[in-house]
Amino acid sequence: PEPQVLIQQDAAVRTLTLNRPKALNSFTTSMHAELLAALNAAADDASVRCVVITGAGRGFCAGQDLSDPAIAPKMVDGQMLPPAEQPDIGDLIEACYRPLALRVQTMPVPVIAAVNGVAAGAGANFALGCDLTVAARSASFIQAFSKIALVPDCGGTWWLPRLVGRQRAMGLAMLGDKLGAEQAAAWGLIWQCVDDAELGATVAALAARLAAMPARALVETRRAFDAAAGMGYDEALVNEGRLQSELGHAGDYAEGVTAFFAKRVPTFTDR
Ligand code: T3D
Repeated sequence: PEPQVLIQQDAAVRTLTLNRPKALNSFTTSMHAELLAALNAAADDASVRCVVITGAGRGFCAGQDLSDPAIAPKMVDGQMLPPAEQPDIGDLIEACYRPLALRVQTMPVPVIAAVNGVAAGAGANFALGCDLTVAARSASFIQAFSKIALVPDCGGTWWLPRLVGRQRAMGLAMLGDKLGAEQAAAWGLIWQCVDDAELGATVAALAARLAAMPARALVETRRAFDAAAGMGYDEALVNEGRLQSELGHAGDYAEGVTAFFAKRVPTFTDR
């Protein structure tokens, strides 16, 4: 069968393309498995210094594949079976979405979402959990969960209020309306909105730039931001000192300072 995640590498940039275009790249358990394996492989490969995630066809990802029998409400003769006999969607979250969201968050290199089209439900929140999200102008973000009587998942409850504030998070999640890429950028939900024809070149240039940067410092920045969300001010200051102490002993710091005084471009290698 056709792979559900396409893997391509250009210099130090690995691109993973969700590949179920007929169903707008919605998540099946097999796509989850392929994506997690592809992320693990990228994490373990020292030649990879940036990961890009995008979608094949006109969509980025429409969230959970709602036709999956594992989560479909169980009916007999048009009647819903009692709650105790319904599938436990929590099992799917625990088995698939939590490992995926955590894997992105612990990647040893920066991760860019190149949102080429609609990103709905878990597909939207998966994109928002990447380090930088760049979207084509025709793309959109939909917190589709309320329409099927669920709550935002794949990290949505964590990301949305942090990215856009509580009121906008509530509006997006309660109403489930489509938010265009331009508005998403204006609200700070994503890093950048670009013309459709520019998405590939913009993301390639951004990824190449990040790939040439000190991966370990970028990843520690991600971790420090997220850790600071649960800290008091002084605790965050102490954490910054701890990280500078660690990074100050690493080769990339020496290379960065040496290159600065030698007025040359640094070559960073730490990961
Ligand atoms: O149990 C659980 O759900 C737990 C997990 C939760 C995590 C979640 O992600 S919940 C949210 C799930 N996602 C959605 O509710 C979004 C459903 N999709 C849509 O609302 C619309 O498709 C879009 C707004 C994303 C795009 O609309 P449009 O008009 O551009 O496209 P379309 O015609 O609706 O979709 C194109 C095809 O993709 C269509 O198939 P067809 O008719 O051509 O054979 C459609 O059924 C299919 N498709 C789109 N989204 C899904 C899907 N098939 C399965 N699952 C989907 N999520």
